[in-house]
This record gives sequence, C-alpha cells and structure tokens, in this order.
Amino acid sequence: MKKGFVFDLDGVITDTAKFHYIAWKDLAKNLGITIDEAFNETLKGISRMDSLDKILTYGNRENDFTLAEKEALAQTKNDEYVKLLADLSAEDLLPGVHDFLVQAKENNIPCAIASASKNAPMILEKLGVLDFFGHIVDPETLKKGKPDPEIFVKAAESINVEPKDAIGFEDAQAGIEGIKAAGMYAVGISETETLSGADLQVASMTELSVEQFMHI
Ligand code: B16
Ligand code: MG
Repeated sequence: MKKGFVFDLDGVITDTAKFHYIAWKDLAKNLGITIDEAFNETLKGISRMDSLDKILTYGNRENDFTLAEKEALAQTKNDEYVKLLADLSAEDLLPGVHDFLVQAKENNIPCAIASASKNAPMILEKLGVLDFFGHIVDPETLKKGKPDPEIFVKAAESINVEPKDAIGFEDAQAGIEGIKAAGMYAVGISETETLSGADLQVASMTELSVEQFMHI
C-alpha cells in the first residue's frame, strides 16, 4: 500500500531536450547529416548510443563506423552537451516540479528517478533537487531501455514500493509504455502530444497535487 513516485528527468523535471538537440545537430552536421526538431522528438527518452544509431541510420551512414568510432562520436556529443549544461540552475526546473517534490516530502512519499541519462545525478544537483530522490537508477545497469519496463520496476524497487503502488511521470510515449508495462499508474506530461495509454495527462506539473494520488 505504500505509495511512491517515479520520475523521468528530461521533459518532466527539466527541459534538457533543447541542449541534446544542439549537441546532436552539431555532431550530425559534421557527419554530413541534417536533423531537425521533428527528428529530435524521436530521440526523447532514447539512450545516447541508440540516439546515435538512429541519426546514422537517418543519414544512411549506419555502416560507416566501427563500435570504437561510434563511442568516440557519442563522447564528442556528450562533451558538448555537458558544456551546454554549465549554467543550469534551480530556475531551469519545469513549472510545478519543486512544489510537488516538497509535497511528496511532507507526505513521506519516496521518489526515484528513471531516466535514460547518465548525466542525471549531475543535472539534479545543478537543479538543487538531488536530495528529494531516494534513488536514481543507473542506466548502465539496464539490459533494455524504454519502452521496456525494467527501468521503472528498478526505480520502484529501489524505494521499496511495489510497482502497482507506484506512480510514474513521463513526457515520452516510450516512457508511458514502459510505466504501464511495469504495472504502474502513468501520468503523461505534455502540452503538445497525446500520450497514448497514460492514465492521466496534464500539460504541466502545476496541474497536479500529491493529494490526488494518495487514494488511487
Ligand atoms: P545522456 P530521459 C533521455 O532523458 C533524453 O530524453 C534523451 O534524449 C537522451 O539521449 C538520454 O536521456 C540519454 O542521455 O546522453 O545524458 O546519457 O527523458 O530518459 O530523462
Ligand atoms: Mg523524458
């Protein structure tokens, strides 16, 4: 019966997609590949290496690089991405997030992060909210990425909550599918897209209160 909250990072806690986009766009350009914002949408929630593979396939260059070369390309992208995060601060929290985390703490509801990002701990620290989370799933430990439920099941277990008593928050379709496959309640957060399969969808976390999840 003990409730718990499991949050995606990019698109739920903060909007780092715009920085991923700049870094991927620059890397792709150097490889003779042009990506636009619509293509960037397809990279949301997708791991770094899977994102690179998608870009190379999009540019018909999927067979042009060895694994070592691809790892070097992913590192180059990450170096630029991390530089773009230099000024990240509490002001970059998405609306309603801080209030919701404070309410969760007041109600003793544990929170975990289920993000594909290896940069999650550093980003949460810069945003000033690291201490609200009992656990951050390390994406290196996963066999499969979203939409596989593994990351969400691990996140719930890490805070000693059964998946059926956990509420997951996601901005990407792959994430909603993973949350539902984990047997959890799914809250979709998106102003622009309809997230199919979500139990509840809102445009922003300002529309949510911890109280409404106490008895579901
Ligand atoms: P990194 P999420 C995801 O974050 C991003 O949406 C996705 O664009 C990115 O490729 C992925 O993290 C990996 O990030 O390169 O920092 O390890 O939405 O799962 O919080
Ligand atoms: Mg996301």
